[in-house]
Amino acid sequence: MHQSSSNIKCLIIGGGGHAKVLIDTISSRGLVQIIGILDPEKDKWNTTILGIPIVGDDSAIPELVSQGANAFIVGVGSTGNNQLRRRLFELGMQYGLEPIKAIHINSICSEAIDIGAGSQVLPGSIINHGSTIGSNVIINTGSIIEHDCIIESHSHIATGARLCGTVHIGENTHIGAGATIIQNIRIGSNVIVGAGSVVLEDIRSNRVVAGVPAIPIK
Ligand code: JB2
Repeated sequence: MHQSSSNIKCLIIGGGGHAKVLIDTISSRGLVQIIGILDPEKDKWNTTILGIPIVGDDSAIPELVSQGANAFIVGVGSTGNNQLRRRLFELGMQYGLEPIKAIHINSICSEAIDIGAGSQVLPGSIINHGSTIGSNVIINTGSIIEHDCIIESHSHIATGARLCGTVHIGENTHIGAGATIIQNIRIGSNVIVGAGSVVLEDIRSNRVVAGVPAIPIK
């Protein structure tokens, strides 16, 4: 792990598998000091992830703020449940913490993109020219966001998924691992696209779809 003397003193909210990748991602740039991880599972307290202590549950935030914490990022990947990720993002904001962006040094990001507060671009992922990423979005390991895509806040593009260009994804939507969304598709908010699906048509909000080609299953 890269240690940092940065003035950005960051809390990670959630201490499971996703947090490990996130810590690697933040550490790859060495610009942020991670001072603690929060998790409700008591048996994790006083253990560490890559040397960073799990210091308690979310009720510890005010005390940590008084000790100098000034930033946060949501460490929960929470596959398919973006409501939890959204709630934790709003919690950090309520305490006046700054949401940091985590962009792995081994991701490939065009200079002509926008990435919102608290969003995460994990190793091996690609975001091409003209794409816009909202707040608290996960662009997970090895996923591809082609040119001119829009991904609204709190959505999660899971490991190895592909958006083939000019794709629009609404809020709180989960694109499952390895799914492919062809060009010019619009997917609404609160949608789940199953892992490995191939989406050939627009999908309205509040749907669960899966398959090749993807069809509604709920
Ligand atoms: O309200 C909460 C809360 N609820 C659950 N506050 C905080 N601070 N933490 C919370 N958690 C914690 O998130 C759980 O106690 C648990 O330790 C952690 C979730 O860990 P888990 O390893 O189960 O999942 P994950 O969300 O880190 O990773 C999932 O999503 C990733 C994208 C897994 O499916 C991974 O395999 C996947 N790559």
